Amino acid sequence: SKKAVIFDLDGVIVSTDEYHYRAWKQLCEEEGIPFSREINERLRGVSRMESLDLILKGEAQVYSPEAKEELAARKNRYYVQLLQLLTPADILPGVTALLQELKDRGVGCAIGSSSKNTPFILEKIGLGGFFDAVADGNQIRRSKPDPEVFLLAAEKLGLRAEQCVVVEDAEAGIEAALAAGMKAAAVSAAAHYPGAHVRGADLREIGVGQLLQD
Ligand code: B16
Ligand code: MG
Repeated sequence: SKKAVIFDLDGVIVSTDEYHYRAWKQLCEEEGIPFSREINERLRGVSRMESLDLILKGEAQVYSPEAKEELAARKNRYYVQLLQLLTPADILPGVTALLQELKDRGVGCAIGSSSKNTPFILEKIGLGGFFDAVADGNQIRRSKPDPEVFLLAAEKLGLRAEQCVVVEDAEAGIEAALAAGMKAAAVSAAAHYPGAHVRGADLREIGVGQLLQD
């Protein structure tokens, strides 16, 4: 059976998607750029700069690299302001019970997130102690669907890819897990993605046995 579970952060451990939405929305309103919940859905698991590129796609105006840096930095300021409101109450259903069970069984746990705000988010929700390794957006070059972040998490755990299972809420994340050669469990927005090995609306619906089975 699998030796470790690698968890995506935003959308799997904690529900920060609404804060990403509000921060992008504010930026886009200031800039007169169209933005919607539908566009926001496409940003799951995608890095900050690639998210901005997706938002600007279809805009007639061409933005210089410097202008794009400024837009991304502004969005992040709004987002970090909203993250101040995060508390352990924002931990998603089933997460804490699953982490406790994995710890009791001696199964390794890691984070594999595209977010550069990962350390701050873990501090705010107080779950840092459950994770043996953290791989995040500060440590990688290529974001999901590239497998880099999950391969880094496995390396930090001292395990091979096939010994790990990934839990994801984004299609890009499921693709990244499969590209890494890992088992993939899909929750939330990714729950209907056909490529995943295990599926559930949230972590309450995914049993440990099912998750760890080879
Ligand atoms: P930041 P995950 C991802 O986190 C989010 O799903 C995605 O919406 C966001 O753009 C990305 O992190 C980058 O976040 O701006 O904080 O660096 O789902 O991979 O944990
Ligand atoms: Mg996610």
